[in-house]
Amino acid sequence: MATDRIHVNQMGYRPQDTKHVFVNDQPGEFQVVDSKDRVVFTGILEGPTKDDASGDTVYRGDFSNLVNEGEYRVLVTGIGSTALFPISKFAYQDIHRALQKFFYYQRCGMELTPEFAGEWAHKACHLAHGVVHEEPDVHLPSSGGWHDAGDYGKYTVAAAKAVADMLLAYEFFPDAFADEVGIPESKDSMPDLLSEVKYELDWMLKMQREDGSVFHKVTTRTFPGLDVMPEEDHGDLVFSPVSFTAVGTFVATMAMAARLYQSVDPEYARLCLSAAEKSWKWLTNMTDVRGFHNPPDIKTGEYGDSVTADELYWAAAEMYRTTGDERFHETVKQALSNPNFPILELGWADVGGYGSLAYLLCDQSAVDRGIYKTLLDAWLARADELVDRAQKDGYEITLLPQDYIWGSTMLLMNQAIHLIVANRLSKNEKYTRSATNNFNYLLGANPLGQCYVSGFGEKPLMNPHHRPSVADGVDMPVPGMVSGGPNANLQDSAAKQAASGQPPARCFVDDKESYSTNEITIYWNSSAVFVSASLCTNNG
Ligand code: G3I
Ligand code: 9MR
Ligand code: ZN
Repeated sequence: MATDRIHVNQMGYRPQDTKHVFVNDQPGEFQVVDSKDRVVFTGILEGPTKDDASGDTVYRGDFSNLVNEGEYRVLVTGIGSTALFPISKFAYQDIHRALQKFFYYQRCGMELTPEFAGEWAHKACHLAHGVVHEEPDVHLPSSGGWHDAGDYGKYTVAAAKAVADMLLAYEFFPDAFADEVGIPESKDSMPDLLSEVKYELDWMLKMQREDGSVFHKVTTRTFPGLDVMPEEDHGDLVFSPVSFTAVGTFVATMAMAARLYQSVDPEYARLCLSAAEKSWKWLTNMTDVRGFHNPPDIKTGEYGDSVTADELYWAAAEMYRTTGDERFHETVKQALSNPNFPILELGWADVGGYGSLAYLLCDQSAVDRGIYKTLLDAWLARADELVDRAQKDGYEITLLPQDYIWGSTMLLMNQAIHLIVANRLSKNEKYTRSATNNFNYLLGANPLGQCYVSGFGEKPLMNPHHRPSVADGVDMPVPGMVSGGPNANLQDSAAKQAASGQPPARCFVDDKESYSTNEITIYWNSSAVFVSASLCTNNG
């Protein structure tokens, strides 16, 4: 009997992992049975914990001692069982690969051939030049890069977060990226992760103007219909005005790229660094540091941001880490002397955490001991606070009830990244265990028993707000896409209709119309890639 009250990670567990089953509103005994229905483990459900985010009364069963590889189900007498899931060293390899392959499916400006895209193949899209919003006579190349999300816009600050997560994942866990992903570049000598990110960087370079400024985005003026394939989206492409946040995050990611591509393509690394230098000049000469606002005739995503000091901080910290030049160190010191921005966030708007991380990863001989210690203490204090929160949460995750906002799965994964980094900075397995719990939640160990990734799990995401998946006539959505997840603010009518009055963690609907709970984006996937990489490495 299937049930919606017994929840596990639907992708299973690695033998050494903590393994918890969460049962809503049912104490007593639980059993784990193998694929031949033989009972291999019996335990007692502990608790309950009242889960504020979902309203659930959660009982927890611990079967961590079951370490033999195999296929299992968890059974609770009277209410039913889960589907089969594996315990395997390789439990997360496939989903890790799919989370990366997603970026190939988002590629703009090239044909996706059946050889690599299977049934999700489609013709090349958005090849036209874009018009510069303020200069209607100026048309510039705009093609390439990844579509941002369920729409076909391409936005610089969103790209920067996605690129940063992916490059950090590669830096932390290179061995997790040894396998081919199945992209056109798979047979060349560059690791697939770096080839995929280069596709985006090449486009970002097109967003840079002669004077070093960077366009905020290139999009049509309005969103096309939900049933429009990318190659049928023929609205004019418009470069929205440059923004301080676009330039700052551009500098930061180009400086990162200069480091990461150094060993595989030194010429490209140099190109990225000189692009970063050029935009850095613009940044430091800029007096208008306000965030971006859509021009009145542009209705696509705004990615606005009223706090811009963190973008300067991130840019300076990456430039310092890459070049060792004191000029950048000075800017970092200044930014931190009395910071009026959050220094630990890893978002597309709040990017201070990337700046702090860049500094913490600087050559030890290059850092100011005082600053280093302040940042390290802050990083670890936040990590301890996250672990504390998870201990109180019914599903053992780090989100607070107020964290269920648009893109809550990104917060869930960002907090996991924070913990994984904390373990790197100060070895303590409680951090990585807590990060893994967040990953378990993403893949089914949650109140809705929803796997928030398409193509995977017993209850996969089926109807994401993703134009190609809606328009292509294929039954299954593009695989490996991470949904935004529960959003208590219910910011679209499908979500309002489906989930009004529900507690935060239940404010989700797997409906193609629900862009505020069920869209997908490059920077939600990228944060999940960092986490999946940490679980597919021999080097945690
Ligand atoms: O952070 C605040 C929080 O302090 C506040 O308490 C809470 C209550 O409303 O809201 C939080 O802000 C939310 C913000 O996201 C957090 O990042 C806003 O409500 C919410 O409207 C905002 O949503 C953004 C959305 O665009 C609408 O602007 C998403 O973050 C952002 O990911 C999304 O991005 C869109 C692009 O514009 C277009 N392409 C698709 C993409 C994904 O949906
Ligand atoms: O599809 C759009 C999605 O990518 C955005 O995140 C979202 C919010 O900006 O808007 C979606 O487009 C909707 C538009 O805002 C209102 N009309 C319906 C559109 C969805 O089909
Ligand atoms: Zn396109």
